[in-house]
Amino acid sequence: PNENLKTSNNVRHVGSVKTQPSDAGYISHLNAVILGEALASEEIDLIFPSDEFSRQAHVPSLEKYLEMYKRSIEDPAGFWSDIASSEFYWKEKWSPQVYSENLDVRKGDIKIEWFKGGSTNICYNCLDKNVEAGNGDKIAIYWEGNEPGSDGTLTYIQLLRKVCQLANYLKDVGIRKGDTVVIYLPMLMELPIAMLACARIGAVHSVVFAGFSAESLAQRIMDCKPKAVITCNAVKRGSKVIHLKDIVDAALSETSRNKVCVDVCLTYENNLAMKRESTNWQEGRDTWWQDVVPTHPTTCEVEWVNAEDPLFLLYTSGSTGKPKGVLHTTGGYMVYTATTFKYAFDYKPSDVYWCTADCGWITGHSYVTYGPLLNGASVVVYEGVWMENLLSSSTISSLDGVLGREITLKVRKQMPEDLMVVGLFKPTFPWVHGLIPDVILSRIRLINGKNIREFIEHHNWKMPEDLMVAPNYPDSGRCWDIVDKYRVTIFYTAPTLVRSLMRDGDEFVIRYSRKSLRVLGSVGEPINPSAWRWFFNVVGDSRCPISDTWWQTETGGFMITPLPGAWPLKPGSATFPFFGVQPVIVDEKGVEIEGECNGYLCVKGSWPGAFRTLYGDHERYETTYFKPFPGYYFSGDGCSRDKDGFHWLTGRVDDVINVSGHRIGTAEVESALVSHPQCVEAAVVGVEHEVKGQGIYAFVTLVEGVPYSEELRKSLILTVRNQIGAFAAPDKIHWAPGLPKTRSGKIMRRILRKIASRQLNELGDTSTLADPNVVEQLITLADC
Ligand code: 6R9
Repeated sequence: PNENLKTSNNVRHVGSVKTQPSDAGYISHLNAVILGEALASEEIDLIFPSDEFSRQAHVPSLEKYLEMYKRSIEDPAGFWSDIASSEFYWKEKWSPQVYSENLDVRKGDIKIEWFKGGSTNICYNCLDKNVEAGNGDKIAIYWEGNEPGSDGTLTYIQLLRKVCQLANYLKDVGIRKGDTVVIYLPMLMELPIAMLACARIGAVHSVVFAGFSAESLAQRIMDCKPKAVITCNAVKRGSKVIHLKDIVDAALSETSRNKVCVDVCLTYENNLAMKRESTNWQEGRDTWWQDVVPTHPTTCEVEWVNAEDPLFLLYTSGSTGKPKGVLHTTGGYMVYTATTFKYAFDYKPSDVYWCTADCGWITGHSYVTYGPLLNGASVVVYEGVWMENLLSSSTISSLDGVLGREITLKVRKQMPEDLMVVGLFKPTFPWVHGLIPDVILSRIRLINGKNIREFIEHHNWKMPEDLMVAPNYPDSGRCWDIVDKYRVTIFYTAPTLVRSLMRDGDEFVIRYSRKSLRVLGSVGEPINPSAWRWFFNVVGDSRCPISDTWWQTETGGFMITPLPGAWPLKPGSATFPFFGVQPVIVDEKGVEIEGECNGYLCVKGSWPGAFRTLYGDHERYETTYFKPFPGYYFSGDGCSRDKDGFHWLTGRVDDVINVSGHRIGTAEVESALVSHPQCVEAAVVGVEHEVKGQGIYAFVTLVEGVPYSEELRKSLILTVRNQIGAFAAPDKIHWAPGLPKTRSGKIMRRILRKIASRQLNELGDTSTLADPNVVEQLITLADC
């Protein structure tokens, strides 16, 4: 089955590394990998790119990587200025120097500048430059709607024209260089269009994910005080219509109470969801996009901006309640996103690229919009996962039972058998009122043992959809349907989606060809080796390398990532640093540790894509990122490096558990749990423990249909004991039909820690949860 990629059975020799302390730690380290005499013979999990793949790759070998990496570290100015001058258009070159930096709080204010004095425009480089190069008729965006069959395309020239029209409109209503524009849109083509239009005129965009509440939107608007908000009237999520404009209205009345007034609210009529007549309107402030934008000219002069002028603000959550406005500037971000995209995905002009992220997150900024378009790529923009998670209320007539008992669910429709709920649920769950989230449905069996999914399909009822993340509308094969439809070659997604689809079963995958795929990508959290293997073997037919890209909103682009043709992969490892990035692992005292080690992940020196400040709060920027370990940028993540120099992210360091003096990454325990055949997802937190200091508390989601039992509990614990050691055995297993996640799919451990320590009155802000019901469900299940 594995023609192109050789697995461990026929590996090439790789040197096992002896530590060689040196200033340029990585270089000597990687040299040792190449030159290494010893073999990593016990390594069973090395996956090599095929010679065929490597031969055609931008970076075909570890040697070539090393040569380029070496130069990027020894001569960053030369390395990056070569790329910046040869692959981008600059109205004026930077001067006098390529970059200047101070990352050491002891030496003064933190400052990072790249290509300062140069003037350019990222929209020009994304669009005009590609059109001028003769690629005007190439598809820039394939748009795929939530509803199969609703789709559209824009070529580079068409996209340019639309961007110019909007840019002209924005100028008309008084938006100038340096003004901020908030964009609150779902994944319509208008979202990247709006970002690019702002960039074209030098305005600073701040995209707010369209799943955020009015309150969160208001908080962000109050912080960045935009001149305009761009939104749409409504969006369909399954059969439900969400009135986005109402949310914006509520946010804007909240901000004007606080004396922050927004004069312009440009509203796109998303008539697939709702007609304009039913939209609330404030004359003078609100304007329909369709009424004004298309009447504007299709060409628009570019506003040339300084490389260090701000491009966008993106709010991200920190440890306090107040979101942080991460600020990225133009030149460095442009060079960095384009270059990382090209190398980490081994991008070629013939590729069709699909990233499942929403533009409301950094991944959607850097790797749906800017990185790919700067490379002239054809990008699939997918409207997203709008869940149909409710069973039509008319179908359920009665529900008998109490907590802790089996519950019988009677359905009004004619049916041959009754349904039986297997599990322990609190009768106040929303499904008592006729709403059954899928996670609960997965525990419901027909009395005769048939799965309710089959039953519902058989009776042609509306299929309830998963609560989270994975595109499963109309079914769990949707991703692969889209891959086949557009012949996607590069598919970039998140572990949570992988795990969710893995749970739904291989049959949804193998029914599609997926032959076009050549590179897969993962981002957002550590990917468990078992999910990695499923992604690799089932989705990629053991043929496509996986780029597990570690990076952050703050870093702008990939930091630690495979270059798929250059070196072997280890499932679950983000591998090696990108060009120009010097990752450093430090201990509690901030002392750099070399060789095989485990500690806090920092970065030495700056890179072009680094964020320059937190908007309006440079002090918080310094305190959060540069003071914990003076001299370095502190990522907030834990990381270990193995004997071959591979990096393994262990999760946020606040997730590190110290059990009887053993430092255990939550991700390690989670990986062990998830390797259990009946466990699909796990989240581990530390709880206070009288004897051990901290105990391990594990939330586990089981394979669909598997009941939780004492026997299973024991076998989960045994799995961890066997894989990591007795010290890592969880003290408590908490069955979790669903886990609390943010809308971008990250597990909210803060809440899990409160549940684990039974501090139920201190759950804090749960407004950013994708599904707040999950929390109540977990509390109910705490003692079973
Ligand atoms: C791009 C993005 C950043 C945090 C980061 C880390 C986690 C992201 C990861 C990963 C392990 C990867 N993270 N990618 N952990 N392996 N490949 O997600 O940005 O939303 O700011 O989150 O996500 O913990 O610190 P952001």
